[in-house]
Amino acid sequence: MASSLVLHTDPFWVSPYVFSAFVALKEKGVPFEMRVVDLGQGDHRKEPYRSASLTARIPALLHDGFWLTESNAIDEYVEDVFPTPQYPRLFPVDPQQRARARQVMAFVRSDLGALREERSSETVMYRRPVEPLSPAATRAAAKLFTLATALIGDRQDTAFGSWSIADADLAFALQRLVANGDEVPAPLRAYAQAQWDRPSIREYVQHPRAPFVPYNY
Ligand SMILES: N[C@@H](CCC(=O)N[C@@H](CS)C(=O)NCC(=O)O)C(=O)O
Repeated sequence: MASSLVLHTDPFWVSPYVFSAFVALKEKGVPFEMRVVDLGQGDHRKEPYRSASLTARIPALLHDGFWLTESNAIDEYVEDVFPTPQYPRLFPVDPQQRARARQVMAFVRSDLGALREERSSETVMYRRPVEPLSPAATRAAAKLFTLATALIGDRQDTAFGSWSIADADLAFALQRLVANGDEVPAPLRAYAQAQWDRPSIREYVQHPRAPFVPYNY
C-alpha cells in the first residue's frame, strides 16, 4: 500500500520551515498532500492539531498516522524513511560534511534573529516594503556572509560539493537580503539565485499565494 504523507503549512506559504520540509519531500519525489493550518484563526492551537503536533506549530508532517514537527527533524526523518539508492540523497554522505550541513541548518534557525525579524519571510515571498537594516541585522548579515563564503567560496552552486537540503536553507537565509535588494557579495547572490532556480525550490517560491494578510499567532 502506498504510504500517506501530508505536510501542514501556513495559508500564505511563507514559512521558511515549511519551505525546508516541502523541498525535502519534493527532492525525494514522493507524492504528498499540502494541508493548510490557519494560524491567523489559531487553528494550530485547536484540537486535534495541538495534541497531535506536540508543539502546535507548522510544519507538521503526518506519515501513515505518525506526526512530526520541527523542520530539521522532518528533513532527517524523510531522509531515513526514503533512503538512497532508491531515493535521492538530502544530506552529504561524509560524516563531517553531514555534520556541517546540520550545523548550517541549526545556525539559520537559531541565529540571525535581527535579520529574520527585519527581513521576514513575508518580505521575501511578497516583496513587502522594508526599512534599512539596523546595526544588529547588519551584524547578522555579515555573520551569514562569513559562514556562506567559507562554504561556497567561488564555487557558486552548492555548499558541500553536491546538493543537500542545507543548500535550500542557506539560500533562504541569503534570499532575505537578495530579494530585498540589500547588498550581498556577488558569489553568494549567484548561489542564492541558482538555488532559487532549482525545480523543488521554485515550486515552493512560485506557488500561487492569496494576498497577504498580516496575522498574529
Ligand atoms: N523550529 C521550528 C519553527 C516552526 C515555526 O516557528 N513555525 C511558525 C510559523 S513559521 C509557527 O508555527 N508559528 C505559530 C506559533 O508559534 O504559534 C521548525 O523548524 O519547524
